[in-house]
Amino acid sequence: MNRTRLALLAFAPLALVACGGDDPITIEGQWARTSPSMASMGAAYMDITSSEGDQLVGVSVPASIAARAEIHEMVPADMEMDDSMDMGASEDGMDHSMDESMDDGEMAMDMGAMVMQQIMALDLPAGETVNLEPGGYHVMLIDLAEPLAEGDTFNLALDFAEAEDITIEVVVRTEAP
Ligand SMILES: [Cu+2]
Repeated sequence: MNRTRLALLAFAPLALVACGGDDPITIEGQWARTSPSMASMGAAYMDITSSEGDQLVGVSVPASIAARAEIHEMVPADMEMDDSMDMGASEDGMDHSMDESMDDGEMAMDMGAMVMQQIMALDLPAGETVNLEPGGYHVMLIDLAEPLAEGDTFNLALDFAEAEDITIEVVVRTEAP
C-alpha cells in the first residue's frame, strides 16, 4: 500500500508535464511525412486526448513549411458530395482530395474508394483518444515550401474550441513510429 502511494506521488509531476500544466489536452506520438507521390503535400498525425471534451477547430504551420494546413478526414468516395461534406470545404480542397487519392497508389490500395475532405471541427469526446493516422483523420499540409525530409522538425499549432491553443513539435518520418 505504501508502495502504491509512493508510486502515485512520483507519477503526478510527470502527468502534469505531459498535459502542459492546466491544459486538458494531451498530444502524443506526433509525426509527419511528405505524401509519397505528391511532393507538394504533406500530412501530420498524432493522438489527441481531451480530458474534458473539446473540438480541434484549426491547425497551422509556419509559412516556411507550407502555405496552409487543414484538418482532413477520409470518407467513402460515393459520400464525397453528400451532406457530410462540410460547408467550409473549398473547391480547391476537393480538387486536391481527388488528386491525392489518384496519385497515391499505396493509399488507394489500402483504402479502396476513399477520398479525403476537409472538416472544420474534429470532435474530441471527453477522455477518449482520437487517432490521427494514415487512412483516417490527419492534418493536411498544402503547398509545402519544400518536401519534408526525414528527421526534420516543425511547429504545428492546434486551435481548440475550449482549451488553450497548443503548439507541438512534429518530427518527419518515413513511416509511423
Ligand atoms: Cu488530406
